[in-house]
Amino acid sequence: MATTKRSSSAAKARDNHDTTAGHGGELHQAAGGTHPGLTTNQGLLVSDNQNSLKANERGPSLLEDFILREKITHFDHERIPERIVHARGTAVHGFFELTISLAKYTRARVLTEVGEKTPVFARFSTVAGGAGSVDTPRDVRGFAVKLYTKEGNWDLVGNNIPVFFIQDAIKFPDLVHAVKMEPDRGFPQSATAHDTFWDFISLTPESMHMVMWIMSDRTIPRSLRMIEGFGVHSFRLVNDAGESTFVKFHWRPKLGLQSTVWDEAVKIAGADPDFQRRDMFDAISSGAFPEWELSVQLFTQAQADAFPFDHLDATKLIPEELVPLQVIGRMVLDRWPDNFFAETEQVAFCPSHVVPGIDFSNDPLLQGRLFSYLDTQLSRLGSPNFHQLPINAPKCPFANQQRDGHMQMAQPKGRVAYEPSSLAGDSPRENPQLGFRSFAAPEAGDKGRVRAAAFADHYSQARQFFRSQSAPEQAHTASALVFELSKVEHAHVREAIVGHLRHIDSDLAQRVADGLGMTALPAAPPTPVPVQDREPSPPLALIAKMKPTLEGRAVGILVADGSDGALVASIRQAATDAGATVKIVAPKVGGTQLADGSRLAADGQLAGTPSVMFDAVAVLLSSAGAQALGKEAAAIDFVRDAFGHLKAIAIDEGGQALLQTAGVAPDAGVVRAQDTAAFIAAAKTRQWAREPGLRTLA
Ligand code: HDE
Repeated sequence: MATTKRSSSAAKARDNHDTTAGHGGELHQAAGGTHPGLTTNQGLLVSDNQNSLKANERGPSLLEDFILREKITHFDHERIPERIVHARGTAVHGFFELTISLAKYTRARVLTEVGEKTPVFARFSTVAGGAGSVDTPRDVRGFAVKLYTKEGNWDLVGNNIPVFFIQDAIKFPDLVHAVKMEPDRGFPQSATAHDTFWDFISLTPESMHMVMWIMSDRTIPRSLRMIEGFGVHSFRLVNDAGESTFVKFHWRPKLGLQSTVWDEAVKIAGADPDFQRRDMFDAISSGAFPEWELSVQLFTQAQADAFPFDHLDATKLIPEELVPLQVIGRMVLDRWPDNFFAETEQVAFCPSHVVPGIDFSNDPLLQGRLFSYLDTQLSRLGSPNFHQLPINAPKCPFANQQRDGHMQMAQPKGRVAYEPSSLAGDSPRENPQLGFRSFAAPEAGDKGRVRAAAFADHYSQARQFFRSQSAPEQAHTASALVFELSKVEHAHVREAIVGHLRHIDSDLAQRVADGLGMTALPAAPPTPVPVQDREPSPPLALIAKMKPTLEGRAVGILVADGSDGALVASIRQAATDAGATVKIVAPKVGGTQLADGSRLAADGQLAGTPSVMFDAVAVLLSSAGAQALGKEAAAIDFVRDAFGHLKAIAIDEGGQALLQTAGVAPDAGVVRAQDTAAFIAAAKTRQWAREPGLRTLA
């Protein structure tokens, strides 16, 4: 396991006593034992890695120092352009295992060979922020999976939301320019809460369905292990007979969906900007491998023709009531990459990477993506040979007559670099039986810069989504809209958005208008087609779908000198048995002295380990401990935030005293620590009933 490996190499490093002090007191570590000699990139052994070559002891450095120049030059070029979108990401290796064959629909072996474990590399990302931005902004999460199949790489490059902002690829640069930092001021980083984003959205009615999703709790996930993934577009499956069936891909997390509350997401960003990356790293290191089910929605052209929307429009989803999900396999992520740059940064996903038996639909957003990703990899990775990087190379044989180019790493042999040829008996040739064939889709009609009339309904699914949410989620969505639009300086933009909301749900529009302090409802824009009422679709909700569980979650126990060790042990045991990770938080990282005189090691120091790091907390204090912590802002914040973020809190008498000092009036989610069963039951969910008493929701 990664932790063991890491700590044993750390132990080896500590055992190394081959160090000497140099003339100026600097430390030199010499090669020997398990430590190989340090060399330049040409293999030259380096004698001194602490001092550059100087004209004399206190003199100028010499240009001749090729070792210094090689090292610094390489360093100067260490960065490559970050992704223009989805720059901040976290990726993990694992496998996909097929459990149900789709042989009737496709010839793709990855979808027909039951039991086959296909290696995968999955990268999760935020969209708007730069590579160094925080993990918990309100943002869509990218969900990109590279499957190294026996027939070539298949990249399923999706998001955690099943629809998108726009219908046509030609609008993507505008969307991204609107959401990114405003170009004159260079802020805000990683946020939609600003004028240019909402200005663009207010003039792009097709984005209204996506707006409902991004203002819901889906965009503030608790963990990357607790998000769904969607291929978004319709793809085609094509079988041996050349018949096509449309397909949508869905990943569903075994741990269930879970989100944070907004105030919590904001505070996590300060407490631990790497919260979600660390969460994934810790899970993989401890052997708690996250798992997702892969499901498909399969439908024919005839079914598609009967849908009350156009499935080629990426702002629409196919409700599960219309086409149910079929589970066909599972993905398990079980190996952290060895090197972040080589793998997570250099991995190059392209929706155009498909295998025989999988093909594209005419979705105009997908069609644009088929061009964009290859193009972006050329600029980001700087070479048409990016496919030769180990993380990008197929794990099946590959061969063709493409040659040379920047950073060519292969050394092809022989005279023949063309085809057809008769001079080499082993040159690669086309394979009409097994090779990729596009589905022979019949196309007819007039060429033009046009949009299908079937794309014109921008509000019906937005309404259906909003009305499918539980009351707390609706309140969160309305409040998120109020929060975001309150950051918008231009009143006409705020008004235009509320105008759109009127088409989605009049109550929502009124709540947002009230939250913004509008005295009258702004006019609604004209709609090209009437808005339809559709039955609510329960799978579109999040809170309603949350599993009551502590599996994969974290419990924090706040202790101080004099805490009751037996109580700490019983809470720790019960939470661990329920599948949670437990951490002890104490005023000092060195630990604390328990009531019986024994010492308890701490996992985190109070000021650096606020309660936002946990899903539920226990506050177990002696009366002296409670008195001491009552004077600590960090301890007061710990309990206030746990309460404010709707978490279960277990308390003993000392804990109760601290709650009192913090002005927290216990409710049903605050339970006696002695009643571990009650605490575990409460800790498996958030205390939604508490929220209306705590903050004004729109
Ligand atoms: Fe992307 N997108 N995108 N996108 N996208 C990129 O490719 C683009 C879209 C998605 O972890 C870029 O390598 C266009 C939808 C993910 O490396 C770029 C359009 C969906 C990732 C690009 C879209 C996505 C990207 C930037 C509209 C969900 C991160 C760097 C036509 C189905 C992959 C890169 C990773 C990345 C273009 C719309 C998902 C510029 C032109 C819809 C998960 O090529």
